[in-house]
Amino acid sequence: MKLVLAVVQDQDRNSLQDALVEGGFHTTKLASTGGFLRAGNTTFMIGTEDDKVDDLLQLIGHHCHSRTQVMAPLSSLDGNADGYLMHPVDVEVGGATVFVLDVDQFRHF
Ligand code: 2BA
Repeated sequence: MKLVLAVVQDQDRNSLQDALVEGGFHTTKLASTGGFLRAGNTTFMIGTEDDKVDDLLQLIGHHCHSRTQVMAPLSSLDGNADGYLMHPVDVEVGGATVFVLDVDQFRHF
């Protein structure tokens, strides 16, 4: 068995969730925050059999799209601009960041 963790953009959350349910995958959805942009994203936790992982990855890839987000300038409270981002910067995000982990045990009580 594998545990798949998929970090996706919030815009893709609903269509992916619908597709996962329709595909018979059991999922848990977590509200998460990207460390770099500090913007909300969504992490899906999906436990599945080894032979279904390829289908799952295909489904995630199909529903998650890459987009450009603007990283806003950061302001310095003390007026010292050294090291601060002074202009908006385009950052390419996604489609999805996916981790596939081996599961040692799965118990469902
Ligand atoms: P964020 O950390 O907010 O990152 C958003 C996007 O910013 C990233 O898109 C990447 O293009 C860029 N970025 C991230 N860290 C950077 C850095 N140190 N320097 C320059 N650019 C950087 P993605 O790579 O598609 O990642 C989307 C989201 O997936 C991330 O949001 C984070 O929540 C998660 N993620 C990505 N890689 C991860 C990893 N190795 N471990 C855990 N979470 C990860």
